[in-house]
Amino acid sequence: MALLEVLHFPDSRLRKKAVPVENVDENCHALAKDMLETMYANRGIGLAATQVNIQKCLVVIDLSEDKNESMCLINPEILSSEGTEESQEGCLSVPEYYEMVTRAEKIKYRYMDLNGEVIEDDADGLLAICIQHEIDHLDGKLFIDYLSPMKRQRLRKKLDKQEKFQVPVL
Ligand code: GNR
Ligand code: NI
Repeated sequence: MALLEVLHFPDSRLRKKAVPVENVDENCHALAKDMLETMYANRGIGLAATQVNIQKCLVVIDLSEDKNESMCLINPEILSSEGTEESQEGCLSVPEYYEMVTRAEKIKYRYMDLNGEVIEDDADGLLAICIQHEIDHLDGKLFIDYLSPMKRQRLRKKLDKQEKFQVPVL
């Protein structure tokens, strides 16, 4: 049992690219377990290993109300996508900021589960959005990368107000 530290923007480690998992071993199982625990503790619906400073292609998701339908996606990839849909997103690595993002509406995706079984499936709605959001993390991308310059400016101002992001002027 371990809660992991979630990196916050603008930490440059969020920009690192994850490396595919070669063996679904005990390490993988332990990491997935800690990531799920961390995700639940932070009230997230998804978490990518990149967010806890581990550069491996591993994602956990649980969209259920009762938090008892966890999925672990190892080496997830999007095979095809269809349509577009705009929805409000948030991210545990960008706390207390929510903005509209346009993504594919439907996706076909492939991943390996914790048994090492390759699974292909379709997703739409929140699951499709979440999978796209998490795969972006593995590529070093954040949802705020999609913001218009105006919205980005607004986020910058909000962060500037937070003491921890202020650069001391000498
Ligand atoms: O908890 C989360 N909620 C969420 C809402 C809309 C779109 C994506 C997400 S994922 C986010 C958790 C997170 O940061 N995962 O990387
Ligand atoms: Ni996120």
